[in-house]
Amino acid sequence: MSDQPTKPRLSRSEGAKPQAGIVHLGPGAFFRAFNAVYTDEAMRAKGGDWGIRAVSLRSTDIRDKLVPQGCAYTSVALTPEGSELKVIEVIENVLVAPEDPGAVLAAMADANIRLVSLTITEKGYCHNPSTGELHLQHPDIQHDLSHPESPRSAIGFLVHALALRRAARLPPFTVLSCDNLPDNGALTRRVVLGFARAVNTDLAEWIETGARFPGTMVDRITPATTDVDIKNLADAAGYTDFACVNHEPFRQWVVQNDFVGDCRPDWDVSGAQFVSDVAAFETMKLRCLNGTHSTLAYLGYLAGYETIAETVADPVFAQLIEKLWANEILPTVPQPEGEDLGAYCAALKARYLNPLIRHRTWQIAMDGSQKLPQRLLGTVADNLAAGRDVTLLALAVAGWMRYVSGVDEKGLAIDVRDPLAEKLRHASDGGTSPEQKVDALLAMEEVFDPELLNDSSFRLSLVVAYDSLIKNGARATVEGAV
Ligand code: CS2
Repeated sequence: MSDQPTKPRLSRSEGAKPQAGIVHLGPGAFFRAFNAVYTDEAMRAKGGDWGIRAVSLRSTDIRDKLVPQGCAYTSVALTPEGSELKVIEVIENVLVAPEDPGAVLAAMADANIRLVSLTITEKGYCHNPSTGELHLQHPDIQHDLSHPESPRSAIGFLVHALALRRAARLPPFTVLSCDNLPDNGALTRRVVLGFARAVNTDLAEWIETGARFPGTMVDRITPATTDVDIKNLADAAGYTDFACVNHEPFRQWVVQNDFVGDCRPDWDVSGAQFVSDVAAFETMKLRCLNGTHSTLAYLGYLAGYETIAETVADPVFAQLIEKLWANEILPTVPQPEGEDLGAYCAALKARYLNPLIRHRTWQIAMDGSQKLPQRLLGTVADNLAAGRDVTLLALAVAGWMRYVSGVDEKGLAIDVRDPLAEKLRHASDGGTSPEQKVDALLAMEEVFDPELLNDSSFRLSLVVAYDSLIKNGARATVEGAV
């Protein structure tokens, strides 16, 4: 960083740090804009020992930014009318798992920890995206089964820490998934139990009986922090904060009220909704928001747009998402209690248009193989089953297929980040015609349910869209489609 801000570094205010009641795996930007903010507000309003010990499963980056600031950082809500800054002090410490996995297990097995929350992204669950089952042959899972004292995956840490708690006669903790996966609580439970059964069936039964895995719907648009964000904050606030996070003002958290011993922070003081079933909220959010986000990410990137706001400012892309919602997404979404689905989508469009949120199409395009099933393919399957049209959804999926070829419309390389990137590229390169490319990608069982693979009308829509993306480019194809 050549242009480092010269203002003094942010430091923690005087007073004791909160005692940790939560271990959080995955302290990325979303966690800092969301979980930590809700928890900070709940503790300021109601007290309690819900400080957060954050654990980075891979890099030292966030620890190196947060710890020298006493784990304080700024959450910045951006609106065209001005920004709102809040210093968050709920993080007690940050551990880096590969440096000392034993310390992470010990933290999770501590009697005062009652909750382990997760923002580890879709691929962190080591599951098969098209089926939602644990991928037992995943290299990290194989490693963690044979190295209980030094896991690598979140799933390995959860199960081995639960085993330590069982041995110490402590109750299990609640595991709170905050990732954008369908039925994220049940999915987490399934992969944890799948791993536990491979370790010891008694342990698996103990977890099944005593642990809780509430489902959640989480929502706040939060781009990765950039050097420009750090500099802007330094100019506005007079201090340097390397761990700051920019996000939209909107937030929504719907949580299934099912915690071990009914023990949880008072997140409702900052607006979290506790409900008995989150499924309808989750489907609404994954299909309406994340489905169109991914659509805009692939097609917008191919059309040369850097951010979501720039993409939606182009009227043909705005029309694309409006038509998608009206004709192909909303007919598949159940009615969540208290939501007006039409107003929800109108508000989404306004959120996307916020020009201060520089959410890169490239960032959202990451890990498509893990995102497509819950964002777009379930919607496709429901429409096909009901005999409805899927033309625009097929265009979105074809956009992904075109993107993972790794070459853009100007012939330049695309930096495709995906755990299956090589396999995707190989499949794409194996064919020459749009038909062959579509067929090779459709045959990837990790992504596509075999029923979709065998649906001839979906396949045809994909081929037509892919062909047009090659011949006419993304923007003209979207224009033609709307
Ligand atoms: C985005 C999400 O990066 C992505 O894939 O679609 O992170 C999105 O911004 C959040 O789910 C919004 O709540």
